[in-house]
Amino acid sequence: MALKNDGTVVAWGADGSGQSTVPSGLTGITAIAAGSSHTVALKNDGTVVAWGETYSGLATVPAGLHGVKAIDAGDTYTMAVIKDGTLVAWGAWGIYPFFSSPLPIYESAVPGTVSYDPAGRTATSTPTAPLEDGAYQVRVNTGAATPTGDHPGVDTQWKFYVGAGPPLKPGDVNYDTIVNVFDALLTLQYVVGLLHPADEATFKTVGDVAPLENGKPKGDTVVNVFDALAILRHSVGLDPW
Ligand SMILES: [Ca+2]
Ligand SMILES: [Ca+2]
Repeated sequence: MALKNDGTVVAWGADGSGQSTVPSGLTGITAIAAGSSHTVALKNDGTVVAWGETYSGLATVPAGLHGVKAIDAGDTYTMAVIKDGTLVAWGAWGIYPFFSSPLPIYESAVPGTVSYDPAGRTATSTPTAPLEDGAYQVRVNTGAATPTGDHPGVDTQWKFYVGAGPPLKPGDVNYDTIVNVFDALLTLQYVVGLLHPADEATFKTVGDVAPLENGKPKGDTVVNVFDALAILRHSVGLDPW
């Protein structure tokens, strides 16, 4: 599988579960990950698309998942790291079953708790420390600790990587690293209520460019028609920033 510069995905090879059949029209992808029978992609609006094996829920993205900054996939799991540091995992828990909730994380780079929704086959890890960019490992265990500290139950181990993601650029509200007339148009659509970004906080972070100070975006925590106008002026070369 490969991620192209234009945000599209190409895949080849084994396709027994449809894991190499990229959904048609898939664009705006910023990251990809592959298990053995499913594939997952992160979109530039912070939502996740998955395809391939659905029997055990590997390619079934939890409803409403948004604000995602990193993804990973393995043989039996798919996971997403939310911008607030929460880790959501789903997949073939029948192989590595969870029996109760919440479960303690007993070995982790990130202290926290895990809760499990059996109906959705979804586990959510809530860290109690901030996730910095880097690689992390979480091990959860269904057995009680013995006095010697052993955990005789079944381990589930997640490894994931939190990356910086594509750089945010003032005015680039569709996160394609270019500020052009489309960004101005999208901002205007947002101002008049026609656009409802899945990750509104990030949208406002990049969309709030006006007023300018000394010719540079300063912002006033409000995204309104002045921001759309400032982005338009910048995109046609009137305000170079
Ligand atoms: Ca843009
Ligand atoms: Ca503003």
